Amino acid sequence: MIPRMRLVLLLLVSAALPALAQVRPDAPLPSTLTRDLSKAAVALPNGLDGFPLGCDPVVNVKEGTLLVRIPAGQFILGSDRWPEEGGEAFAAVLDHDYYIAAHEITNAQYKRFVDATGHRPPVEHDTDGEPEPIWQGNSFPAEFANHPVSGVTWRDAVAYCEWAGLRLPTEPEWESAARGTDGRAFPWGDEWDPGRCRNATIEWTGTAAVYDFETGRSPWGIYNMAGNVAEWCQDGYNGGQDYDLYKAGNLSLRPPNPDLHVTRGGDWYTCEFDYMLRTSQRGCCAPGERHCHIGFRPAMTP
Ligand SMILES: [Ca+2]
Repeated sequence: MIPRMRLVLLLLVSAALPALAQVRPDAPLPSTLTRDLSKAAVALPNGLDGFPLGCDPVVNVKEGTLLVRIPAGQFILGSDRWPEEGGEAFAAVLDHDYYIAAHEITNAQYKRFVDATGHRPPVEHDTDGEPEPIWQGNSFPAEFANHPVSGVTWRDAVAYCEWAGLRLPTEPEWESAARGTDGRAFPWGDEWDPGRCRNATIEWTGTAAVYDFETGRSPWGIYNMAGNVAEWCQDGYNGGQDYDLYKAGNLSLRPPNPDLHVTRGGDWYTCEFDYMLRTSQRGCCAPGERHCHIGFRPAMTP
């Protein structure tokens, strides 16, 4: 079967699936979560507009991250349109619900972590020529409070998540959250639109606030899964071996790799072409590296 026909069939199957598990709004929550959205670290610009019914928005009490619930089920991994890395599109099934942050972790959130734990602030970048970090000492200019933190290593991101009682998403969880069930090429649909995310296809403009780009949200209502900062995933990166396992139905966490960990989503600084911002794009970086274009968003298992 030619790739395009196969993808059409996958999309038809996906379209027939329920869009969301129905989560009762009064279902019990662990004490670490609340449905009181006034506790969110970053106020939602438009309330719950754009979040699908049943996604059960909750706030992580410890540090205010807004999380939405993604249901177990089938989605599409990979791409026929840009087959490098992930290879051709295929249907995969996640066997568990999970929560994932609606936004990237902000500088203000990260400062509370630094202040509470004494963890190293993100004051250095590891590549010559990158812009100077906006952090100086333990702080940053106030106008960047709701921009994503960057200059954090994979280990920094893991430390934040452990402090917060959360974890980094796995790579399949990230891709499912970015593209919903219909296998779309970008979080908003199949057509590239440079105005729907912060990217470098036009010019370098630095990071944007984590709730900017309302029209670039994923089907689950999640912000900036394309662009702004690329995001660390929990998994080690092992090239095509990872996708071979995913294709075989094994979506479990890939083991740590001392040399490379997965990053996803593309960013404001390095992504000069549309294919670098697609939902199936795979990036990777050494777990100890710090860059101006890599941050993270947490997840958790209910
Ligand atoms: Ca991002």
